[in-house]
Formats: sequence, structure tokens, C-alpha cells
Amino acid sequence: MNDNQTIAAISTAMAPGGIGMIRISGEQAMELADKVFRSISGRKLIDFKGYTGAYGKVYDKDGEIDECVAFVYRAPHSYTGENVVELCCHGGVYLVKRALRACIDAGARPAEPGEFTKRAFLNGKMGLTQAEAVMDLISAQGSHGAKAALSAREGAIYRKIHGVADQLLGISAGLAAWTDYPDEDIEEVSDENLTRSLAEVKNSLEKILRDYDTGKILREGVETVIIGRPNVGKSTLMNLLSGTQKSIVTQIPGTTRDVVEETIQLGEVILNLADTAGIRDTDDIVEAAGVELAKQRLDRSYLILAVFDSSDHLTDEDKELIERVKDRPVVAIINKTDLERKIELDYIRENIPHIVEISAAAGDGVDRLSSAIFDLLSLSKANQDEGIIANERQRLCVMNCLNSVNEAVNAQAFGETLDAVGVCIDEAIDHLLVLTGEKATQAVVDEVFSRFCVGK
Ligand SMILES: Nc1nc2c(ncn2[C@@H]2O[C@H](COP(=O)(O)OP(=O)(O)O)[C@@H](O)[C@H]2O)c(=O)[nH]1
Ligand SMILES: [Mg+2]
Repeated sequence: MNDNQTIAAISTAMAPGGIGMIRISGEQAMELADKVFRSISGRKLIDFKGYTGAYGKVYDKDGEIDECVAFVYRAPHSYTGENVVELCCHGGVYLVKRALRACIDAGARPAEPGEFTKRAFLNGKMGLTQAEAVMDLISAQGSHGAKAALSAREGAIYRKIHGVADQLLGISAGLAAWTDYPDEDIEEVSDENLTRSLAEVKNSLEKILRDYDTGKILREGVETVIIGRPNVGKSTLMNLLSGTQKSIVTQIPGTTRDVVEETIQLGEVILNLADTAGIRDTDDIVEAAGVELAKQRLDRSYLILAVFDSSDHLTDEDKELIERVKDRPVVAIINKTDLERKIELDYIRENIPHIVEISAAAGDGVDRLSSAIFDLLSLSKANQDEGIIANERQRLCVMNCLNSVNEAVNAQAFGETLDAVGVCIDEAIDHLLVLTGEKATQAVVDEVFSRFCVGK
């Protein structure tokens, strides 16, 4: 895939739209584009300066395809670092496909997923974490994800990881100097200093891992289940939060039998919500299957919204539910506050610290629920601005680094030579350089870009 061929792909979405863009990249980009594009003035793109464009038409062997504006970028001042031409037609799926076909007939190779960005990486236009951030920017679903991806795009992860790598390099250099030139007047590496430096690095790595977990919740949403006995208002709450009539609401207990799912944005948090059948003993086999699904969903969700009916006394089923969930991240939702209260609130409060009173039917209390969830997830405390690692690949590199640092700590504790400690530290550094792409193998690079979409 790392040939020098000129590649082309449709870079806009494959759906009708105002503009459809075909990107061509490679040494022959202008020559190739000149075979399919004719400007109104008759000037050839090969004669254009970088950052200029022209209006004209695209053609194939059957004739005129569409009107088109062509932009020329000259190496190295382009996204990929190569010569690039962007042909912007009308965004009709048929039109752009046909225009792409014309480019391929003219000699371009269809670009593979992420190949433009891969070339940008290989040409030194961006580091690996910045390339990954391009993909995250495209798929960002909310402000947190977009903000994190943008700062990663601007190199925040690279700088953060390099900060730690530099700390490790400092330790490694000190050890090397001491072991390589024992006779010279070099400051001794004291046990104390080494222990302290390694502990500092460990702290940094552990914080990076913690911030990642928080960031992941903000970016991808948190798996959330709505649970409670029948008729407390779970489906009404689901519908209120999702803004649609997704779940059937009736006064007949046991209406919801399947798990109904919806992704919603609540305040600053994305919830991957599941409304379930109420958990209760039942003779109805369909409802029983729903209850089973509800229990499974309860087990694999992270956040639990346990709903109770404020207008009724706590039942044994309610108390069983409280027992089941009280040690997990849970918000107790006291619903139907528009009715007279009968529920034993103190009993719930003793077991579940986060309680929110709402009236799902009246649409009251969503803001309070939103901030209770934000608090419960401890999201407000995290600093989500700078240098949060972005994916499982990067997390694994940090984990590997942490393991090597722990080995170094153990080696020192067991009185092994400074050489042996140094080897562990050098390994730790390598893991971070794989993360940033400076020591990434071909396999790692291929893996990163295979997850991209075509045209990016
Ligand atoms: N008064 C009042 N009734 C509600 C409220 N929320 C839900 N209900 C009613 O309670 C009944 C059961 O609601 P539903 O959402 O189907 O409960 P589920 O079985 O837990 O999903 C329906 O008749 C709803 O209209 C509320 O906040 N106030
Ligand atoms: Mg229901």
C-alpha cells in the first residue's frame, strides 16, 4: 500500500448534498486531474500555483459529468504533503461516483481507508496521535469528544506523553552515565532519588489512565439501565429523556417486555439508555423473558437509574432492588412527585446516597437528574481539556509502560544492578514512543489506519 501511486477517493459523505468532493493525491495529481477537468479559461491545473482554484467541468469518455471547482495544493503544502487536487462537484451520489470513476480511468488508484491521512503521517505532516485524532474529530458525537479530539489534533497527547517519556529519559541517562563512567565525577544515583523519580512517573501514568476512563464516558456515553418494579414510570422517564414515544406507557403493569434502547445527551453526558421490563415474579412467559433480559442488562450496565413510585409505600420488590444495586453507581429516582407522597424516603436514603425527585409525566426534574448523574460519575472534577489519551491502542501502550516502570521499581527493591533497572526504564520509554508513532511498527501503523473511512 505504500507505493508512490496517485490515489483518489470521494472525501464527502455518500449521500445527496450540496457539494461532493473527490480528492486526488500523489505526484501526478495535477496531470491526472487535467485529464478529467477542463477549466473555463482553458488553463491546465499543472500550471496552477498551490492554493489556487478554477471553475470548469469534469468529463469522462461519455462526455460532460458535472460543473466543478478544482483546487490545487502543491507538495509539501497539502494535507498529505503530496500534490493534491480537490474536485468539488454537486453532491449527488451518482455524479461523484462517476467523477471518481473518471479519475480511476485516467490512472488513479482508489485510495484505501485512511490512506490520505496515512500518507500525511508517513510524510511527517502529523504524528500518530494526531492522525488518530482526525478520525475522532469526524466521529465525535458531542462537545467533549470534539474538544478532546481537537486538542489531540493539535498535539496535546503527543506533548503529554512526551513529557513522561522525557522524565524517563532523564532517569535513564542518569543511570547510564553512572554505570558507564563509574570513575568520573558524576553525581551518584541515590536509591532515594531513583525511588522518587520512578514514583513520580508512576503517578503521571496512573493519572493518564484515570483521565482516559473519564474521557471515555464523556465521549462515548455511559451504559445506563432504567430499572424498577412495574408501573413506577420507567417508560415514561425513558420517553421524557429521549424526547420520543419510544416505550409504550400504560397503567397496566408489565407492559414493557423488550429492552428499549436510545442514546441521549443529558446535560454534558451521553447516556446509552435501556428501558427494561420491571423486575418481578410473573407467570406470563413473555414478561418473564423480559424480566430476565432486564436482569442481564442490569448486570452489564455501568450506571443504574432505579425508579420508585413516590405515591406508594416501598414494596418487598423495591427493597430487593435496593439490595441488589446499592453498592453500584446508582441514582434513586423518586417518581410521581405530583401525587401525594407515601414512600419511605429515609429507607432509600440510608442505602442510596444519590436521590432525585421527579415527575416524569409532568416533565419535572430532568435538570436535577442531570446534575446528580454528573456528580455521581465525578465528571466535574476531571480536567478534560488537555492531553487525554484517545483510544484502546494508546491505553495499552500506557499500561505496558506502567508495567515496565513497575518492573524497574521491583528490580531496584530487590537490589538488582542499576543496569537491570535501566533496561526496564528503556523498555518503558519504547512503549511511549510506540504510542506517539516514533517507534511504531508497520503493523501498528496499518492497524491504526485500517479503522479509518475511505476518503480521509
Ligand atoms: N401521576 C403520575 N403518573 C405517572 C408519572 N410517571 C408515569 N406515570 C403513570 O404511571 C403509569 C405507568 O407508567 P410506565 O411508564 O408505563 O411505567 P413502567 O411500567 O415503569 O414502564 C402510567 O399510567 C403513567 O402515565 C408521574 O410522574 N406522575
Ligand atoms: Mg415500561
